[in-house]
Amino acid sequence: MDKEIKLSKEEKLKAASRDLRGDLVEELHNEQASFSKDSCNLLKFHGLYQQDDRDTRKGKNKDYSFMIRCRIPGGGLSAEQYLVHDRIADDHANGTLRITTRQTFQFHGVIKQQLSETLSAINDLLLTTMAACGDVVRNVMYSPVPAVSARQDIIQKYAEEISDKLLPKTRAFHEVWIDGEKVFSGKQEDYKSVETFYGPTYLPRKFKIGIAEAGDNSIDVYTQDIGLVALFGEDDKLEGFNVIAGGGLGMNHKKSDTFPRLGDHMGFITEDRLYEVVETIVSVQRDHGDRSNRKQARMKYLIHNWGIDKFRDEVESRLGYELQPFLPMPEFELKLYHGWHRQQDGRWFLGLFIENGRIKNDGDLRIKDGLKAVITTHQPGIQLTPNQDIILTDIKEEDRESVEDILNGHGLSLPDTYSNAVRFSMACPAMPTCGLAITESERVMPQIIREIEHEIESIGLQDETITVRMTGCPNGCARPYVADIGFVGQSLEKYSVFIGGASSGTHLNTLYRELVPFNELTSTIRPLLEQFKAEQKNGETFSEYWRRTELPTADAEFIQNK
Ligand code: SRM
Ligand code: SF4
Repeated sequence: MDKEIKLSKEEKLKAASRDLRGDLVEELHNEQASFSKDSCNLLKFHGLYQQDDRDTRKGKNKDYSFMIRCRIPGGGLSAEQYLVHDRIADDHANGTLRITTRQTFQFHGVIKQQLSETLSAINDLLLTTMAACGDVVRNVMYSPVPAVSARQDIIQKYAEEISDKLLPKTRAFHEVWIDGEKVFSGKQEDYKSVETFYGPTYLPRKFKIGIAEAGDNSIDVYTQDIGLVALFGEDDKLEGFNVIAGGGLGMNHKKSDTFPRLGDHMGFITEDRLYEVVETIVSVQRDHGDRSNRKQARMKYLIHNWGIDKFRDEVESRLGYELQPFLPMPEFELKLYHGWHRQQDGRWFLGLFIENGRIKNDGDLRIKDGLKAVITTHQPGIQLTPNQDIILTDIKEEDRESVEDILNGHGLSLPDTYSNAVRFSMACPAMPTCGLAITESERVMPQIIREIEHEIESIGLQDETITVRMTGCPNGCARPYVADIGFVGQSLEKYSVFIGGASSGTHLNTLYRELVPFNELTSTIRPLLEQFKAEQKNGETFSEYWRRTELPTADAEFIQNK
C-alpha cells in the first residue's frame, strides 16, 4: 500500500478555501491594514502579494501595501488599456508601472482600502489579475514579434487560448473584489468545487508556459515548465510545435536538492493537438507533483526524478497516442527588437529600452509621462517584452518624427544610445518591496551595469552581447542562471556570481564565486572579460569561451573573506 502523504499546510488551505474564497471578504472589510497569513496565501491566486516597505520596517512595525500583478498573455495591450494602467499607477499605487520578466505589469504600493477599486478598474479593461500568481498556470508568454508577420497572430492566438482555458473557473475573484455578491454561503462541507480541471487544490506549485518562435529565444523557452517552439514553413505556415518540459530556475543557496534546470525535449506536435497536449502535461504535474514539500513541488523536480522518458510515457498513455520526434530547430538568439522596424503592413514598430522595466518619472528622465504622451497622441499598439521593455506598434511612417520628438522631449533616448551591456541587462525588483529579497537588485543595477559597461568598453568588447542579470535572492526572477553573468543575492550586500550561460538561453551558467561584496562585483568580473578578449577564438561568445575554459579557482584572499 502507498505510504500516506503528509500534505503541506498550503495544500490544506487550498482544499478548505472553497475555490479560493477563504476569509478574504471578511478580512478585506476589517479595520486591519493587512490580511492574515492564510489569506495572504490565497491572495496570490487573485494576483496580489501583501508586502511592506522594507526601508521603513522597524521590528514588527510594518508599513503594509500590496503588489498587484496583471495577467496579460504575451504582454499585448491596446493604447487605451495602457493609459488606464498609467492612471491606476498614479491614483492607487506608487506612481510607477513595472514591466515584469514575464511580459506583464505590476503595481506596487497599493493600500488595502484601494484594492477593490484598483482590481475593478483592471477588470473593466477586460483584463484580470486572477491567476497571475498562485499554484496555477500563470501569464503565458510569447515571442514579442510585433505585427511583423502572420506568425505573431498565430502565436498570440495559441497563447491566449492556453491562458483562457487554464484560467481557474472559480467566481471567487468577482465575489471578493468586483460585485461582492456571495454565490455560496452554506457550510464548508457542502461546497462543491467548480474547478473541473484543477480540482479544489489546484496545482502543487506555480506553473509557467511560454511559446517561442523558432530562432527567437527572448522568452527563455528552456526555463518554462512547458516551453513550446512554434515552427513555421514557407509562407508563414505553422508546421507545429516542439515541446520542451521541466524547466525552472528557483533554488535555495543552502539546499542542494534545489537547483535551476533547463527543460528536456519531449517531442513534436501539430497545432490541432496543442491544447490537449499542454493540458495533459499539466494534469500529470497536478496528479504527481509533490504536495508535501513545496521546495520540491515544481514540475522540474518531477521530471528530474522520473526522467523525461517516464514522464513522456505517462503523458502519452493519458493522450492515447505518441508524440512525434522533436524536430531540428534553427539556433536560438535573444532578440530585443529595440529601435525602429518596418511591419509587414508597411507601418513601423519602435522597441524602447526601459531600464529594469520600471516606468517612472525621475528628474529629467520622464519615462512615464513620455510614454503617456506618445501613446495618447499616436494610439499605438503596445507589446511588453520578456526583457522588461516596451514596443510601440502600428506607427505610421509620417508619425515617426513626432514619436521621437515626444520621447526626446521627456528625456527618453532611443535604444541605440545605450550600450549592449546596458540594453541586455535585467534586474528583479528586490528591495524595498520584495519580502524575499536578501540584497538590493533593481536599485543598484544601474550603477553596477555602468561600471561593467566601462570595463567592457575599456577592454574593447563593446560589440559583444554579454548578458548581465541580477536578482536579490536565489529565486531567479530575472532569470540570472541563463545569463552570461549572473549576480544573485546571497547574504547582506553579498552576491554569488555565475558565469557562462548563454544569451540564447540554451545553457545554464556555473557558480564562480560566492559571497562577493557588492563593491567587488566589477573587479571580480574584469579578469574574466580580459582573458576572454585575449583568448577568444573564431567569434565565440563570452559564455562559449568560458564553457570551454576552466574558470579560475578562488584565491586565498577571497577564501579568507568568506
Ligand atoms: Fe518571481 C517570487 C517577482 C519572474 C521565480 N517573484 C516572487 C515574488 C512574488 C516574491 C514573493 O513571493 O513574495 C516577487 C515580487 C517582487 C516584487 O516586489 O515585485 C517576484 N518574479 C518577479 C518579477 C516581477 C521579477 C521581474 O523582475 O520582473 C517577475 C514577475 C513575472 C510575472 O509577470 O509573472 C518574476 N520569478 C520570475 C521568474 C522568471 C520567469 O518566470 O520567467 C522566475 C524563475 C523561473 C521559475 O519560476 O522557475 C521566478 N519568483 C520565483 C520564485 C522561485 C520559484 C521556485 O520554483 O523556487 C519565487 C518564490 C516562490 O515561488 O516561492 C518568486
Ligand atoms: Fe524577490 Fe528574489 Fe524574485 Fe528578486 S529574485 S524579486 S529578491 S523573490
